[in-house]
Amino acid sequence: MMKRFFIQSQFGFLLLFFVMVGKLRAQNPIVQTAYTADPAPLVYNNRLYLYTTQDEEESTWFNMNNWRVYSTDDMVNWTDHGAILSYTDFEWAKGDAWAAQCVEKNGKFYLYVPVISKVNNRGAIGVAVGDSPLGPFYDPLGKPLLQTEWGDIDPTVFIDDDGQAHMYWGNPQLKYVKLNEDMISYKGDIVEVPMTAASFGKREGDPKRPTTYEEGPWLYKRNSLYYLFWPGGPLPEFIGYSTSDKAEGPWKYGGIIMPAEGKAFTNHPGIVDFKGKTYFFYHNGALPGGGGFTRSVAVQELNFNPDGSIDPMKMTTGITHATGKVNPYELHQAETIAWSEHVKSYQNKKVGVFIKAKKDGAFTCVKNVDFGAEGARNFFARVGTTHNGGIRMEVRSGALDGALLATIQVPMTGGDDRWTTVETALSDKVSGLHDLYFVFKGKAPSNILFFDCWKFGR
Ligand code: FUB
Repeated sequence: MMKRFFIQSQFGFLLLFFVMVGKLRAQNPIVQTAYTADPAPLVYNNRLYLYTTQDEEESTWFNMNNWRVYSTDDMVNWTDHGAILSYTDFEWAKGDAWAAQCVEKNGKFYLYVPVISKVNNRGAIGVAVGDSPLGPFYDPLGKPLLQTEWGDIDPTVFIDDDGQAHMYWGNPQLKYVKLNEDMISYKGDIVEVPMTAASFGKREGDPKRPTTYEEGPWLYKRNSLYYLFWPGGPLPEFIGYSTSDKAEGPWKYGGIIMPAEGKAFTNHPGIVDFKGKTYFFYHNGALPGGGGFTRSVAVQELNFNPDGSIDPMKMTTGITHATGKVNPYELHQAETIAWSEHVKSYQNKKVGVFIKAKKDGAFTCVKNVDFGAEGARNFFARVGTTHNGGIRMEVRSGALDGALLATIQVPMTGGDDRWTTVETALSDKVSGLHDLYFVFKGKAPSNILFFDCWKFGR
C-alpha cells in the first residue's frame, strides 16, 4: 500500500514536472512563425526590439534575403513587425542578408548589415538609416560603409557614454574601427585585432584560426568593464567571451558561457539590459524542421558573478513570467504571440503583417491578458479564408481546451488581400487575468484561415 502510494505520488510529481516543463518549454524559441537567426536586441522607449536574420523555409544553406524585427514590452508576448529590410534595398548588393545590428543615436536608427557586393563578389558592411526602430530604412551611401580584403561579416556597434561608436566584425579575423559622429563613415585605420590565445582562447591544428574565435561578435559594457561575446569553434559553435577595460581592447579571454548544444552548428550572441535585468539572446535549431539552416532565436537571463565573470549556462526554456499585462480593450495584432503552433507569418500591402493557420487545430497564445474587474462582453477580429464554410476561430481561456469565450465563423473572403471584420458576443462575461488561446478550426487541407487583429469590448 505504502509502496503503491509512493509510486503514485512519484508518478504524480513526474507528471506535474512534465506539465510544468511543457508549459515552460513553450517560451523558447521566442518566434515560431518563421525561422529566425542572429538576434540583435535594442531597447528604445521602454520597449525591446529584436532584429533578426531570416532563414528561408527548407534552406540547405545560409540563403537569407531579409532582416526582420520583433518587439516586446513584457519579454513573453512578441509582436512580429515583419521583414523591414532586404539585401535588395542596397543597390550594390547581390545577396546574403546575414547577421546585423541596429543602434539608435539622436532619434535616428542605424542598421549595420553584412552583404555580398555585386561589384567584386566579396562580403562588405553596409548601413541603412531610419527614423523609427521599424524603419523604413534606406541606404544613405549607395555603396559599402567599408570593405576589406576578406571576412567582412557580422558587424556589432556600441555607442559609449562619451558618444564614441565602436564597431567590431569579421570571420575569422576580428576587426575593429571607430565610427564618426555621423554614424555612416569611420575614422582612422581599420585594426586587425591580435588573435592571441590570451584574448580568445587557444585552438589547436588550424593555422588560419589560432584562437577559438569564429565570428558574430557582440560588444557590451557593464560597470565600466567591456565585454566581447562571440561564437567560438571548432564547429559546432559555443559562445565565449572576453573582457577589457577599454572598448578597443586589449581583450582577455573569459571562458565559455554557452557550450555548443542543439541542432544548429552556429550560434550568435545578442546582449541587452532591459527593465533591471540583462538578457542573453542566441539561436538554435529547436523548432520543428529546425537545423543548421533553419534556426530560431531564443532568450534567457544573463547573470554575472560579483567579479564580473560569467558561468557557463545551458539553453533554457526561456522567460516564463511576463513583466507586464496585455490590455484586451486595445487593438492587438494577431502576430503578437507568446506561443503558437502550425502558424506562419506573412505580410502584404493590404494589412501589413498577419498570420495564417496552416492546419486544423493550429493556435496562438497571448499571455497575461487583463480583462479587469468589469470584464468583457464581446470580441472583434479581422479575419479571412479561401474556404467555403466550416472555418472558425475559437477564443479560449487558460489552455488550448480551456473555457470557450467566443467562436467566430469565418466567411470566405477569397484571398489574403480580402478581409472581413467579425464581431460576436461572449458566451459569458470574462474578467480578471487570463492567457488567451486563439484556436483555428476547419476541415481544409492547408491555410485554414488568415488573421490580422483582435480586440475585446466591454
Ligand atoms: O546567419 C548567417 C551567419 O551564420 C551569420 O552571419 C553568422 O554569425 C552565423 O550565425
